[in-house]
Amino acid sequence: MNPCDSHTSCHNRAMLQNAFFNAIKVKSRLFREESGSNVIEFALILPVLAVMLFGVIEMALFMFVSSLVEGGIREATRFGITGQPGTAATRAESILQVLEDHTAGMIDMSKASIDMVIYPSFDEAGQGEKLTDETTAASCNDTFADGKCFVDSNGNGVYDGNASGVGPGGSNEIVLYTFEYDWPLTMGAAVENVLKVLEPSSTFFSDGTIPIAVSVAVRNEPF
Ligand SMILES: [Ca+2]
Repeated sequence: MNPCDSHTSCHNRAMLQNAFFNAIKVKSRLFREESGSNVIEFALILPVLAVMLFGVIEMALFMFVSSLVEGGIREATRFGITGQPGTAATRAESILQVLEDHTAGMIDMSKASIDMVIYPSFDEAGQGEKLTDETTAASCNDTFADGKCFVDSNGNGVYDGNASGVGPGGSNEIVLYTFEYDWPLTMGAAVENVLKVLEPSSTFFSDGTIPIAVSVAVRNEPF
């Protein structure tokens, strides 16, 4: 039997169909408009999210490198106190080699600074004016007096402090190792600016780098 035999039932069915298709049209239009505004909102927030995400990755990387450096310095000084010559030309170079081997290539050693300064006691380690690596008057770029090349902070022309020399030290001597490196931010300026917004007064970040500084004082073994 044809369902449209009765005029009324066919009319009702047509109305229902129209209402159904209209509802779908309205719904799809609404959906399109909603998804359009979602896209705009996402586009607006994406740069912020991206910088935050990279900031988190950057800080994680920095912490990873910091812990590598701390571990590397520990291994290097452990090697240093034994007095072993190592495979490099000098003991100091062998100690640096140990540090480089333990930092997984994350540190550009040519830009890192590592000082080894010999002191008579742990109390005096790190006290006084900064001794530099040069050992002769001719090679000294700072002030040279009493057989030492140093940074004359108070400008009196003499060395103030008790450091007895530079280098990995001899038997039983106390050596202060100071490592400094400016870790370059991968995202550079963008991350730096975001971090500065979070901590405006901080001088922690400068020129797209974060400083890593580690100091360790050890007493050499009787070798
Ligand atoms: Ca001085």
